Amino acid sequence: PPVIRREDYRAPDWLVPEVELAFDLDPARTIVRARLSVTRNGEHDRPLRLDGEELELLALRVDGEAREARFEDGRLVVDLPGSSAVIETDVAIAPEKNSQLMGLYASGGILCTQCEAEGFRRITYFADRPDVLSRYRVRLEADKARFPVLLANGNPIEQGDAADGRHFALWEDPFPKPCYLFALVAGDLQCNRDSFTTMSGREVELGIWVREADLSKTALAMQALKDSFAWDERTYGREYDLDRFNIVAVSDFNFGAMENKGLNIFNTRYVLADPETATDGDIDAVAAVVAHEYFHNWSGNRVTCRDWFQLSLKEGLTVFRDQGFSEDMGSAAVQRIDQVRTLRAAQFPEDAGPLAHPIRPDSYLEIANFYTATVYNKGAEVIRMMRTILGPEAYRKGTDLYFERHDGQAVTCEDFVRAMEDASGVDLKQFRLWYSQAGTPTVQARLEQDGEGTTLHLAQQVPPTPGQSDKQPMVIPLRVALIGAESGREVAAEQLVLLTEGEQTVDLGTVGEPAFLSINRGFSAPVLVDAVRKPGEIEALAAGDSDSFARFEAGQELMTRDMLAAIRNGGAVEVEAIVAAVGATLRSQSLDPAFKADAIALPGESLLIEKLDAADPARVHEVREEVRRAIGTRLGEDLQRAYTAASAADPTSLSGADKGLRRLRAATLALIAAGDAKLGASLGQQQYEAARTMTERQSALMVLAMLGTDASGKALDDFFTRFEDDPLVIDKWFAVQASVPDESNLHVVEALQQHPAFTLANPNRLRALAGSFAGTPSAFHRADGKGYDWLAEVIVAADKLNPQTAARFVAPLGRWRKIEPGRAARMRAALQRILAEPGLSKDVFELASKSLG
Ligand code: BAL
Ligand code: ZN
Repeated sequence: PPVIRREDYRAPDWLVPEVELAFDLDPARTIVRARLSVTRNGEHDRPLRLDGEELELLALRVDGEAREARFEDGRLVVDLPGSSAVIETDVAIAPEKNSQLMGLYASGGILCTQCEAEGFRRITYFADRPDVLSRYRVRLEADKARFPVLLANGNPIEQGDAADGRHFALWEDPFPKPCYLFALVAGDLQCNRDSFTTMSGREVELGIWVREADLSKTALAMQALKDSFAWDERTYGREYDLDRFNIVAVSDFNFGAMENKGLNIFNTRYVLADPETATDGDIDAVAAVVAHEYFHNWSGNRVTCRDWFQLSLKEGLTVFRDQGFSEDMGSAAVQRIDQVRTLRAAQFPEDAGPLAHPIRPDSYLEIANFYTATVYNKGAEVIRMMRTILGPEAYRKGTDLYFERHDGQAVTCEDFVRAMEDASGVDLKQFRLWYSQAGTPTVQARLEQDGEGTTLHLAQQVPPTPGQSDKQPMVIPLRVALIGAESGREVAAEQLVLLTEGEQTVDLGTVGEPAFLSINRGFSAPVLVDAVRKPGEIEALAAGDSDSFARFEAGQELMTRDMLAAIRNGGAVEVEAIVAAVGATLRSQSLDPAFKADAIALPGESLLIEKLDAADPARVHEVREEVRRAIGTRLGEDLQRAYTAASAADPTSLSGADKGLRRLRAATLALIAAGDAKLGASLGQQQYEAARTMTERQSALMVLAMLGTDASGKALDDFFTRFEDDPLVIDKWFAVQASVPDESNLHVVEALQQHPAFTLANPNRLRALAGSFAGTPSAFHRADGKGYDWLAEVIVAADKLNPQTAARFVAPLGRWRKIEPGRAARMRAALQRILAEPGLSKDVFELASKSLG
């Protein structure tokens, strides 16, 4: 497949200001009639070229005259003599055969679309690129009994009955948009209706459309939607623009959700939630995704991307905006820890491996492969750093300028940075390296104190990544403070240090006592910090850093240090410091429960593997389990006391305090079980049986499944029977069992694959099984390599149905560089077998070939 390069960008030859579409909807055979007004863009004599994929062309007319179709490289080529023309095409497509879930497809009897990035070409011939913006008028016609609801982007204009029991609806979207934001839905849906009055006094009709049985699970999403409208007005001054805002939930979806103009289409997973069937984490994710998609209306839709290399322009910014929303709606400190956890688990390994790419990539084979943690989450960190450097007021001026200057345009990351510079007067020349250089920088830090004062020595290294061997120093904003070793107070107040050189020293003045270094507070930069620590320093920071993120971080550093030492030297773990830190956290009267839950959680096995050169995953598991056992046995009483106190959470409340208690309850139960299997099983069983919320039920089930007793089999059976009719909960049933960290768990996973409720065709179900298994190192990395073989087979089988989702499972096999040679060879062999498969999609081909390196 050809490589697409950012440097090859050329403005479109032809623009398409107006589009009229008429759909004769039928799951087996849908007819799409398109009428495009096209205009020549600039002085040239090139023909119009339209993308199309799996379309049956029935007719082509140019200015009303039938034309013979001509194709070049799969595109429809139309020679046009003048500067404008009207192109009409009639095509047929088969939605029910569309297993890729790109374009128009059927999900549980609903017809729906997914066009980002390049799905629109599977609906009709079009200039399928984000810098071609058009006004759309869309007529939908379908059988009235099967598809009583007909939705598209924008505002409804007309509706009525048609012949043969059919009916129609006409929709018009006044805002020019790229075709990736096109959407339609037809189905038997019920609506949760509400409204929002915008800051200028316009009333917007809100609708969340779902299957009738799911209507009762839409209240939380509706509240989140109204909160999002209000938050974006308050925080960014952004008002909604259409009269309608609709959300539709479908079960089969490649993404989490999609921000189509005025008609967001969601994976049910991010709409449907109530405390009985969704965990607190699921409920928070619903709110975050509702907010994310809504915020795209400005950051993505009103101002869109010039080309797909600019994806982070809208995704990094929109993730940063949804993070701000979640911070304001809940506890900012706990949110920040979660954000960093996600970044470390998903993005750091990407940045350190064969698939590393800058947030603005330079080339791709398949753009679907670049909806990555780097583009999204590191992209958000880059926006956050700009806000930190500029300050909140200048940042807001920058976004105001950006939205005003580029409203209605398709622009680049460079345009965003320039707006920030112009609004603030701050030169961001060197900062732009964050857009072009891949790899997670390491910052080395050493504090030097003598009679003269206190000096912070900093150095940075940006590691080589594929295609980028030499790196320049980046701008790294570090929030730094000093904590007195004796007083425990902040003896040097927090300041922002901008590390811009390879090596740099910072004078922190004189402090009256020996001091400890609190650095990268709030995770002000997405870097690895390697600080020279004094004896007792990290323990002291874990016990009392005044920045809660830095405090959490110190605890993680301490746990990581002692576990890595044991993994490397092969001996027993030195657990004293860890046990003392966890004990102090559990007993603290001042820390809130959610923070405690985060602080007592050990860094995961994947994170430890990333820090090693040739990791033996079995050894990593053994050491981590040894520490969990030590905590469980040595702190049994503290854990039980905390567990009992946390059991007082009000099950009907979704307040931050009650969610925090449930989080702590889950964390303590898992550690109790690690120390005393019998007690863990009995508490787990009691908790399962008495559970009033999914949060309680799922955490109990996970503990029971890990213990693998008779009680666990009973609970799993009960769980299945109880929730048989709820696909999202059955996903949990698969995920819990596929997450058991045991070398022998492959057998369970293989059996689950044969279960009647399993299907490769549903992305959520596939993620629940394959994603959970591949994300559990001690099960996935079996010494005999059978875990890799299983995953490779799943990828090959899933690729035949849905390349985009299949490709998502390649990355775990690409981590072989971090694994000991025996397993690494088996991981490579699995990748090679994938590549040997005939007819592989370019999605999987690109990631598997890059992963072999
Ligand atoms: N634009 C794809 C889905 C999302 O990021 O919102
Ligand atoms: Zn997005």
